[in-house]
Amino acid sequence: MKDAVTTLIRDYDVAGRYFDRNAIDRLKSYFESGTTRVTVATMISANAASIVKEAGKKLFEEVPELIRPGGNAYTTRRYSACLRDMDYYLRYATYALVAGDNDVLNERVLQGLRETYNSLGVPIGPTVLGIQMMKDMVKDMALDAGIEDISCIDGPFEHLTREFSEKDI
Ligand SMILES: CCC1=C(C)/C(=C/C2=NC(=C\c3[nH]c(/C=C4\NC(=O)[C@H](C)[C@H]4CC)c(C)c3CCC(=O)O)/C(CCC(=O)O)=C2C)NC1=O
Repeated sequence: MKDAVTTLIRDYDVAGRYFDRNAIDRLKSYFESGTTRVTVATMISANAASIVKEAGKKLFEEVPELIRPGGNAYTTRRYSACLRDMDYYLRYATYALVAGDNDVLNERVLQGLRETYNSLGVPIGPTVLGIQMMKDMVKDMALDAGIEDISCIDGPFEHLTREFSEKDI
């Protein structure tokens, strides 16, 4: 598992080079956004249960067939599994946010997920929608909390949705 700094060191070590202008800019941006990323992570952690619950509610309002007979989130067991998955995405997005690197998502979340979702018939479109809803809620929450530059929030969530969409899981 890597973070922004270890990724950078690995890249430069492989090339046997000292940090150049580009590396310094990346390091600066990582450290300058550090306080914001930690503040957002703290905010998510304190509100995770309600974010997942709200986003789930919204998702099932928007795609009600998921929880109707024949839907993948129909029955209490599958409904809970769906919300649990949403909670995984939120928690790991928080880790990636703090790390400033999406490697943790690749390693711990996305690996093998395609096969699992395929074999269980879990639909990708609504999963992506659920992740986007959580992203929007986190961004609104951060703005309400007076955080000015919320640009760091998109990255981890969009990495998840991009990987989901592109890889045709
Ligand atoms: C931390 C990394 C990690 C992830 C990501 C993960 C996902 C994951 N989701 C699963 C199931 C599931 N995932 C869903 C999710 C949904 N169904 C829908 O209709 C919605 C679109 C969506 C919620 C947004 C459902 C309903 C199941 C149960 C499917 C079944 O057993 O039939 C399963 C199969 C095993 C199980 O039920 O626990 C895994 C492994 N597990 C992990 O350890």
